[in-house]
Amino acid sequence: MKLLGRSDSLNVRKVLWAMDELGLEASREDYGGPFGKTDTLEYRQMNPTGLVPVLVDGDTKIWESNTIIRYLAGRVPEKEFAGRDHSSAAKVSQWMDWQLGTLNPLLQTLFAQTRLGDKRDERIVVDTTTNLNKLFKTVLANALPPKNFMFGSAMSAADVCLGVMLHRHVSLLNADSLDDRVRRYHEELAGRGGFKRHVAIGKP
Ligand SMILES: N[C@@H](CCC(=O)N[C@@H](CS)C(=O)NCC(=O)O)C(=O)O
Repeated sequence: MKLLGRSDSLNVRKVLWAMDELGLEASREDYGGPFGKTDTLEYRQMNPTGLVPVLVDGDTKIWESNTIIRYLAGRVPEKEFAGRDHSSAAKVSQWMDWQLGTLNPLLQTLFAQTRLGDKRDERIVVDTTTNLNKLFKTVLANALPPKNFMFGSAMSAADVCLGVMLHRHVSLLNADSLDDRVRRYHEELAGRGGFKRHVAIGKP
């Protein structure tokens, strides 16, 4: 398998961490950002959005990081990384969708504002931070079990997706605003080898 995407993209880091947890390997090629190569006809045929990452597995080419993770989980069914049956798969998926549809846009906004330095809009920063803190406190903290991961002692794709969001949140702000349960969860995830190798690379 081949993963196309620069290693500092959070969506690429998320897939690399998932592969690490699944014990899968793929070669990675730099695409996107300063490396470009996403505007070519060949790339657009694989991924019409022109974004990274793309997973190439023989004739199968997949884009959207969470879909790539579900696909990879399907290669190692015994790990039940994306759920054991269709009901538990939906439970894992709902957190993955929440990550992509709700948390990610807010953290993307915060990230973009941070990069503006002095030109950042404080009102946007404050509103976004308030929203994020509220979501972590009222949604995630209430759903998390007191120990281990979202669905028990084995990690799932949901944990990887939530983990990269917590990494970005803690890197851009800090862990002080987090509920104890969320802070404990972030620490547990940050202790994983795959997180250290692929996510915590000195970038939010
Ligand atoms: N929803 C997509 C978003 C992909 C995305 O926004 N990728 C960013 C990097 S994190 C990108 O391709 N940016 C342009 C570039 O790197 O050239 C996914 O999860 O895969």
